[in-house]
Amino acid sequence: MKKDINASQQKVFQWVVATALSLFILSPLHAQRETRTINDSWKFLKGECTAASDSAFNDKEWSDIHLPHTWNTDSYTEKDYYRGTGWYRRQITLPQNWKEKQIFLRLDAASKAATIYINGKNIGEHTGGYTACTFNITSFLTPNKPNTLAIRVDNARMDIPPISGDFTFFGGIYRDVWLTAVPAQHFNLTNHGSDGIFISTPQVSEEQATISIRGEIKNDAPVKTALELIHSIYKPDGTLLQTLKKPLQLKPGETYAFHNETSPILHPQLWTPETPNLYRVETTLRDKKTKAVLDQSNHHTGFRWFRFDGKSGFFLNGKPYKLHGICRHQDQKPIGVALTDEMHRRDMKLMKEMGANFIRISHYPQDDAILEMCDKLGMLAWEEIPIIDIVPETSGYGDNCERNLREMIRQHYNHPSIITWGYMNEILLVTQRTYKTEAELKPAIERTLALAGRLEKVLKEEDTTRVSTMAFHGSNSYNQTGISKVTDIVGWNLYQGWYGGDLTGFEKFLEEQHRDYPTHPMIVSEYGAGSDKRLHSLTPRAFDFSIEYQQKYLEHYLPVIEETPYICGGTHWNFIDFGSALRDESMPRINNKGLVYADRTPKDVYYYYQAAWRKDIPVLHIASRDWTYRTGIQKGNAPVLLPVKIYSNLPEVELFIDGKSLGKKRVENYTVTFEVPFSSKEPFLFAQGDYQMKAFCAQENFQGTSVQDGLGVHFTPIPAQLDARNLKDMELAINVGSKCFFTSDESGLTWLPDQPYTAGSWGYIGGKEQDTKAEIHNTADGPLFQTLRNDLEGYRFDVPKGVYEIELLFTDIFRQNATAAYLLDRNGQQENRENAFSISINGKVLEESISPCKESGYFHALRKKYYITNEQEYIDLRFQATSGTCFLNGIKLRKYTN
Ligand code: GCB
Ligand code: CA
Repeated sequence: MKKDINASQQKVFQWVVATALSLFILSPLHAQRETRTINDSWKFLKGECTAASDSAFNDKEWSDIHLPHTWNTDSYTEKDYYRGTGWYRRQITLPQNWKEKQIFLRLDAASKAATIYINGKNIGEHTGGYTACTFNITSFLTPNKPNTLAIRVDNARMDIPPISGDFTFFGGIYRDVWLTAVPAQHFNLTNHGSDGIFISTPQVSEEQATISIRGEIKNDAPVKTALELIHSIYKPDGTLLQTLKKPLQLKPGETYAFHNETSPILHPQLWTPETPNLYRVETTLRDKKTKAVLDQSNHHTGFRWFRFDGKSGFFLNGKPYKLHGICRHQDQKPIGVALTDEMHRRDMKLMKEMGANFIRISHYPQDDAILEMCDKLGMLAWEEIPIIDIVPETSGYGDNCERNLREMIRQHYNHPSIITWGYMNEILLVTQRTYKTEAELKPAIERTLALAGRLEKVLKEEDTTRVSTMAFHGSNSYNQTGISKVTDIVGWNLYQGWYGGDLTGFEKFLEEQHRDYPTHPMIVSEYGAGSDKRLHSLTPRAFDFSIEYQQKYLEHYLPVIEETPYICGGTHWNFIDFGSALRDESMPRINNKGLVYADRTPKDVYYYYQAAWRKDIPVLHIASRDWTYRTGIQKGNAPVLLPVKIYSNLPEVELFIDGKSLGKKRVENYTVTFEVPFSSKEPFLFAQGDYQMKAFCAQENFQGTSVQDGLGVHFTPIPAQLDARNLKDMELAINVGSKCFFTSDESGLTWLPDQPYTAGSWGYIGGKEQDTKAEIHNTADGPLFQTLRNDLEGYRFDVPKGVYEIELLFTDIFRQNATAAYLLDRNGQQENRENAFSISINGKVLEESISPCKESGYFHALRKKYYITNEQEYIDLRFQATSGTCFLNGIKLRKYTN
């Protein structure tokens, strides 16, 4: 309904609008803080170029880039990725209204060290690739003309952590760069890269809470000024709750420290991962007379308290609370670490949707976008600095560690999500490998203890509201050396059933630790197994990189963590498949222990966690999206039975194939597996489960009573008995020496697991399985060549007469290669020898003496095709060593003529 406005009403209305407008226009917007990114229009040169600091330098030939940027996308292809210097240049022209302002330059991250020049003058250096730095650049700038900003970045420095570790040390300015302008009176913006305001909750309970706000105000003007400092606290719904006002007098050049506390806030809305209630703290600096706003900062805070207990685990707001965590690295193949904020936020949403309530921000401080999302989505956090594997003697290293620790704490202090700070990861791992004798080891341990002690002191100086932590590898040496006594809580990175031992070694280790150190609060700070979508197994085993072993491993670990009361929680290693240039394995340059692939597509195992952790929605996922190209050996016309797994949090699930029900089965450990008869070429799987609404009451709008999932699969049967009819159009490809199916993502062909020869069928004769984790060159199908059958006598196919194409795959893996540092407890089984062998086929010589390492080199793929006319009812290959051993890595048979 529209009413006419009478004249007087109209007048009032006009006045209100005019006043509002004039307030908007006249309010001295430019008097406040202005902040903007300068990510565009940069010039970049990979390499050293000291002349580039000069403003007259001509950078025309350099590349045009924008930030975020890294020069290390090479690390996804080269082990020896570029470690050195890179230069960035850009012009800055200041807006007119910045003339009287104090101007600050902030680099959110430049790895590892940055030296900054303005108009040819060195304005300072920052050491540390994962924390921000801020400089007051006012006195270096000239108004009304372009100023030259040149930044030299270096990712080769060995006096800055990390110096060792299983991840790529990407170089570049890979986060935002900001310019900020403030009036002469402002908060201290050069406090270790923080914005100079520190908020905590000194008192907090269900009944009442208070907020403390600390900070510094600077008067950069040559005159004294009268100011007002105002803190306004807003409730999560945005309503104003409290205002504190303080008049101040600042002398010219004075820095004034304040520390204020609110009056009690009654019945605060607590912050938890399930209810991430955030209160807003707005801190304003005003001119006392004109009331003009000079500077303002906005932060969120949350009311929560917590406790880690050696006997009964973690407590949030007084209640037992299991930490359902993951660790997160920050890169994304192929773009490296130059991620946009929305990419970081996407990761946080994916983790939250999975049901996680805790993140170990590993192994270094990450983008502010991550911390913001921890607060807003509700995710408790552990953040750490990257001191990994060993403490070097390098001078300056300890100082850089200390500085990075202070920076991390000050920059992220205000985030209520953070509960613990960490500063060392597996610090004795490489230490013990490097220093073999007692005499060498002793000073290294002393150095490590001294640095730990120093950092612990700094941590407590900086923050008394959180606890300190470290992550250890599964060795008692941390207890024996006293390192485990330094921090408040301890994290164990445990890989029993992966790098060595068996799965049950995991719970045994935890039990022993708890028995010997019952007061140590413990987190399982890492556990994980690698997986490669191309590899699948019906008999998964450690280090085969099959999707199925990763599932098996996690299905063992998670219930132990969940059901052991003294374990505070776990942080799965790692959320993503991340870049680690030194790594070989099935996907060189990638550590593939992720729950999501590098492009963030969830692996099936993501849904195992979701089923276990989400209580508010029904979860039902056919865990075969990673395995939709299925093959199996078919006897006659009988359907082939293949397992199909489902992850669900429902009590029971029914599965259908092509509309036929296979019945209902009970779900245990969020898992149920059906033996499914496959016969059609493109079967459709359909799963369904019933649930009761009240079980998922948190999701009010969830109306259904049953939930479904469907999946189309491709199925190629492989006849057990080969005859002329079924051999037509078939490529019989076998992954010799392996129990895994391997599907090449280049050709789409699936190579079958190997089998011993039986009459009427096909398979190997004699020999034993052997494998390597080393990279295989010359191929994208590495895993196929990493497994072989050694000392093999023969390979036989019972097939009819005709012309065949036969292809043999070889890679000589019998050369000692260095064992990478991350291979805990694993010794290379290789030895040096020259291998050559003869091959005959149906009694005729095929190769007199073939030496794969001579033909293509050790660890290089060699493929050889032959056409043969088979006059028998079989093809029988025989191998005979002429030197060393004989082996075969793969074999493929194709009938050429009808
Ligand atoms: C660890 C390290 C981590 C590695 C991980 C692995 O214990 O802390 O940096 O990436 O193991 O995958 O081996
Ligand atoms: Ca093989």
